[in-house]
Amino acid sequence: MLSGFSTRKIASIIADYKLACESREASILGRKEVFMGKAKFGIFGDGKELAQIAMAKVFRNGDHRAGYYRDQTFMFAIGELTLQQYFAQLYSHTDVEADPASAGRLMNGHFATRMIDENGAFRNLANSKNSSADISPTAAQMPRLLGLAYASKLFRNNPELASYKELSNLGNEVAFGTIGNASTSEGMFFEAINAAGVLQVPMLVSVWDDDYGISVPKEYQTTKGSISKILTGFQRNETERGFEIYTVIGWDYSALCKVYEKAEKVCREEHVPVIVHVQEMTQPQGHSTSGSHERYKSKERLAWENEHDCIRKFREWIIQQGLATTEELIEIEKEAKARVKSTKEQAWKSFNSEIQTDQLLLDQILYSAAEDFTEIEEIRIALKKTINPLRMDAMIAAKKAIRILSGKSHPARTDLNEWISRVKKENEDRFNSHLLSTSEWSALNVDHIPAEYSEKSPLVDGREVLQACFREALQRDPRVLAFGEDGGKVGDVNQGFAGLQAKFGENRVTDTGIRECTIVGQGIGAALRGLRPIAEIQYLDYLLYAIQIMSDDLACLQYRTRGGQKAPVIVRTRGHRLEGVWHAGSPMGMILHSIRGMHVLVPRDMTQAAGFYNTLLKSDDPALIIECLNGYRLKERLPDNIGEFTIPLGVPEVLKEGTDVTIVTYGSMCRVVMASASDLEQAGISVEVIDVQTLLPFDKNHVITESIKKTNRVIFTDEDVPGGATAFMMQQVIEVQGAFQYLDSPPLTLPAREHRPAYGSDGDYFSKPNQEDVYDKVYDLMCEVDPVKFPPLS
Ligand SMILES: Cc1ncc(C[n+]2csc(CCOP(=O)(O)OP(=O)(O)O)c2C)c(N)n1
Ligand SMILES: [Mg+2]
Repeated sequence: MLSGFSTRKIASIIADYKLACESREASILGRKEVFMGKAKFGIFGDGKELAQIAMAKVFRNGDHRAGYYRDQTFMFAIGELTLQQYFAQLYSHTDVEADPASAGRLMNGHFATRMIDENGAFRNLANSKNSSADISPTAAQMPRLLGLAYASKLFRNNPELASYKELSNLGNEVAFGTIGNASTSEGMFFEAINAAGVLQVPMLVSVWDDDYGISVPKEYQTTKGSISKILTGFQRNETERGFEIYTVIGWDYSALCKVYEKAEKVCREEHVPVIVHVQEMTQPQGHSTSGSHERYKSKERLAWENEHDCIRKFREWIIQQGLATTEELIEIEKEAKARVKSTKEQAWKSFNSEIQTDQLLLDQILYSAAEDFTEIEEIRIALKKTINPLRMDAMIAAKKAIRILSGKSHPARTDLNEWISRVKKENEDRFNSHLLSTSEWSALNVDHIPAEYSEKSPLVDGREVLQACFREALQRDPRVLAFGEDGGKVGDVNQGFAGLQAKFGENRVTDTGIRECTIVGQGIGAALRGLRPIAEIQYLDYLLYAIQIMSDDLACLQYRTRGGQKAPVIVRTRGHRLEGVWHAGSPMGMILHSIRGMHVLVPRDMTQAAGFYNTLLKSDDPALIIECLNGYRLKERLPDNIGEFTIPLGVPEVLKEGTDVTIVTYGSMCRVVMASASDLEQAGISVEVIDVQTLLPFDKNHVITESIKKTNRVIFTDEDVPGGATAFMMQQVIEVQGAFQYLDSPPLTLPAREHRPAYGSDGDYFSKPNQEDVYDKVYDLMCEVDPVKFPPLS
């Protein structure tokens, strides 16, 4: 063989060329579809094809990807994306078969494989090529990537996990990450890189470097303009562990193949994290359909990009090596074009035909009323004339028509109403399902197993209740692990895990660096791979560092994949009430509003917390649990069935019965309110105290409204800012539960002050609702009701 390549090798190179051409054509036609108005937005992988083909060659069964929107060629190459699926996502086809990544929920270029089946059970991940679900925030794939890699370390090092063969082949899996050069400017990137170096996990990060982040060139993004240059301090050497770092040119096919072979070997075999900096990449069509790069790239740069286009260079190389003739390549290019075009048309047809079915039915209904109502005929004609109509166009037309028919007895009215309610229901499922788990392991299905006590049940510190609960959980299930700052050796700052690292080892209970965002990411990745992480954030006030990743990645995972992936992470933290500006925060409103898709649990003591941990560990929803920071040393009785009892979610507890006013609260405020309630009892006011226990889900059975039916008055109190979680609770009770009709006085809230709580006991007393505040609020309310019986206090 003249070229020195075997026939098989040549065939594989030519197949790669064909794939590169098809992927490029998909980008080109994808962009056109957006400009034709058939898709809303487009972002494509052109200019990044070759490196992805090389990376795909070393991506094996069991491996996982966490990447970003440029990776279409990689997904094609590993066989986890077809051209038709690619276009289906561009059109936002809501069928899960058509777009398995997201069922039309994610914009194009956001990839994912279906890692759980339709019942919510894990598929055989060890036997398949896996991609975690992409998100748009730049660098936000990095925390999850760390966790995906960390799981390999656990599967390799913990022999108890060896039997989970469907999850891992003894930890030999690599987590492949991809990120754009400009996105490496984000803090999350550096945090994840540092953590991977510390943990020594098999994480192979490729940086696709095209010198730009939209219009902003590398000099504005990266010190010295080169990410590999500035990461050299992370490079391992003979005496120090660290990263292996490679640089390679994005248009050099054979160099790319060699580098990825080396990179993967080191990463997989030695569990050493690797960075591959792929330079000199291009963006032939610019960043996205939102703008054109001619606006910010110089003529010289554009000419350079044209000349260094990776497919062009690949073509030159193939010819130069004598692997194919120009004519043969032209033929391949033609075939690629034709195939992409016809597949695109098929995808469009399939997307459109479903929409048309509904629309045709609507057209018939409107037609049946058209003779009697000219406006309805106009609506019908307008809909018929709409170019590329969507589901919303039909719904808008139907809603307009029903207004015209309202109050009229026309047979079309019934048909139209039926059409509207059926289509509404179907669209509800298409666009609004799967915020939470729909599997049999949904946390909402876990039965209540009451805590059992006997004469032997000892009175212990609250922290010991938790410790006993965690010990049982670790004993019961080798997939359970806990990590966080000071979470290992000392067993967390309040000693909930005290002694458990010594008992179960570092693979189960371990310290991490101070890096809240990647602690949660570590949890997300590990949970995606079937483990049961408890990711600890030291204090609630520091959850802000992680709230973005919880919101953008964890909370919306099931939703954005339409139930294709799950990550049942338990994020554990403590807060509400202790000392000062950063150790007493209770920003519950902020949390509730940013992490829908997770459960938010606010146990009033450690026994309730333990019951919730037991519930969550039986379920597959992600959750945040906030323990009371001032409760670890309070005495509680240790239940005899500490490892078994469970507390249902969304079920408030009536802590004290009463008849005059209902007070709704949670967490540390329960004790404050209970103390006030007994003071008020002496003044002749009977208060019913309700602990909501879980803010999400909230009072599923309307226990609070039942109480209001009796008292006709309600006060919501907590330690959040005014209009925070008290407003949320009020909306739930007054609007959702409809309690307004049972009220004889306006509903009230008693939150903390707007500023963060000041330091010291006085700071706490005058910043947060205290026993006297609660007393006054209730008393004033009763004074208004009956000033004779309850004369004004002042
Ligand atoms: C947190 C966040 N900020 C801004 C954006 C908007 N945005 C999308 S892509 C992008 C540039 C990314 O450039 P780079 O990482 O180099 O990737 P490339 O698109 O060049 O492949 C920006 C700023 C975003 N998606 N997320
Ligand atoms: Mg870039």
